[in-house]
Amino acid sequence: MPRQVWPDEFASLYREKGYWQGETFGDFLRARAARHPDRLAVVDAQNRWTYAEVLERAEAAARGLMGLGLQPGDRVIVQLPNIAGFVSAVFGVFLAGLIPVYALPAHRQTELVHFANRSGARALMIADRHEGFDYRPLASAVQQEVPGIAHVVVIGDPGPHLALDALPASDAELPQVDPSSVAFLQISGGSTGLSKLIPRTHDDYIYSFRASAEICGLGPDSVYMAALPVAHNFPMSSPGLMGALYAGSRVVMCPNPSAETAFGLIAAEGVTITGVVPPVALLWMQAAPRTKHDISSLQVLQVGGAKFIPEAAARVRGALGCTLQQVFGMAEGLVNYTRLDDPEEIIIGTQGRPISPDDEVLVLDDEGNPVPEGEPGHLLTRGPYTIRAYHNEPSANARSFTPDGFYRTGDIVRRLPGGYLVVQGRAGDHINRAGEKISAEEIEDHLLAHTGIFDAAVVSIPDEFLGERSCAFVILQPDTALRAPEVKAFMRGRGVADFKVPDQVVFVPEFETTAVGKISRNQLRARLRARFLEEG
Ligand code: J2J
Repeated sequence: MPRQVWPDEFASLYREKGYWQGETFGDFLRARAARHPDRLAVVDAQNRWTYAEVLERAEAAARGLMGLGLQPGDRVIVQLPNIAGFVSAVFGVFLAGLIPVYALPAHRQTELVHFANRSGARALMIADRHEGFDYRPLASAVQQEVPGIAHVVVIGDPGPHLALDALPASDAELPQVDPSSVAFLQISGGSTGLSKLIPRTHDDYIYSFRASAEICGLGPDSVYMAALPVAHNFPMSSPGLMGALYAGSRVVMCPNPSAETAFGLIAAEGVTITGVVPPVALLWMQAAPRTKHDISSLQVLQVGGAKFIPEAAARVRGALGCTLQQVFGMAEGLVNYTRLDDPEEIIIGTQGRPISPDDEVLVLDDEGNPVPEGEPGHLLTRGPYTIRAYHNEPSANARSFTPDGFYRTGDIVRRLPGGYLVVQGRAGDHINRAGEKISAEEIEDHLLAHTGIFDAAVVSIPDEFLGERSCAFVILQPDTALRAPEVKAFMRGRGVADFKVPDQVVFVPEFETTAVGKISRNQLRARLRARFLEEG
């Protein structure tokens, strides 16, 4: 596993300024468990664990994983839902010096196999079932396709696999872990092709959530609810469950973000802060006037992952009785927050400003020249918690990073006085469907695997509820009869996350591109989108 390397002068600067403190995930959990062992750390429907219990369970998990013969630096795909066991299992992985690769519960065989191949993972960790889905047969299928996955470890009933809490423990010492080494691999939203893997170090990631916890005012009395799938960077680290544990707060695991489930937990646990994507915020605002639950403990609702329109943002306080915090972040690094005491117009009208004084932000025109303040342009960034490269992706790295190490985010933003950013749109071609990023190219490649499909172009269409929905324009082969439900069923059969199945399929005889000569795939998608919107 290569180390994530910032050039020396940057690494020294980030250490000098105290951003990187030479602490690992294992170090901070041990420190919290020593300082306040009996304080509640994580709660779900079945479990209420103190900091001491989480550490004890994590150490047991680490010994079990080492007992399987896994070696420091080995990768472990972690596909777990929002359960307390996520925390103890992942810290177990860290304590054993192993590297989690975070997959979403929605991911299926195609995605898991890709993560396994890209990361060279040696194990897969799952829950037995969640929300009606059995993960064990899926894991078997992945293991069959990728023999390098030597072990499937299950939280709950293991079926044909191994139970995490029954692994024979190694009696070896837990390894020393280097804080500047890669701690885990996060999944990128990915604008082109398949998801890339994002290497984050202990030093850089701990800085991002330590500083986030401070910005969000977390302390021992705070109760953070993880409402989005915790494998996402937002509920993981902005400030997320990691920031909450760092600050000694309590983490409540919410199994799904429906208003009924979430409001019930807010009332029962006295939740003070949580984070959601815009469609969930809309649902909650709609449900709040009729709920039987007392949600008055909620002080801060964070909204991010996709653009929250000002009209909706302006309604949050009235509907939910709490402060809105807009969060504009990315798993590659840079995270922006509106501050809790910002004036109302900033909170409603912007997506916040960066965490760090040393987050460098450029807003450039198409030629790479800075645009005047307030004008839209491409957002590029580098800083103490933004990666300099994806894992094993030489050609994507050449496109996504400038030679001097800036990450091209693909977002079009305006920068206002004070460094506040307003997200205007996006240069790349992914679909931001309720915060889930879908690569048009990836879906097109799946559709082209159908023998009846001659060509396909997938575009985002504005959607009142989802923000954007996906629409596949399909040209059939001659003499082929296919209907939309069949195309969708075909996509489901490809073993991909359900959110990637096109919301809409439109059959067209041709793309009408001959009249304008050869155009790029991006231009084609733009034309199809424009024509669709014109024709209503
Ligand atoms: C508009 N677009 C946004 C926002 C993200 C915190 C919060 C979110 C993410 C996340 C994250 C947006 N308004 N408020 O990692 O730590 C779009 C942008 C961005 C992309 C990144 C975090 N917040 N976006 O969403 O890696 O296009 O991270 O580049 O999933 O989401 O997606 P992702």
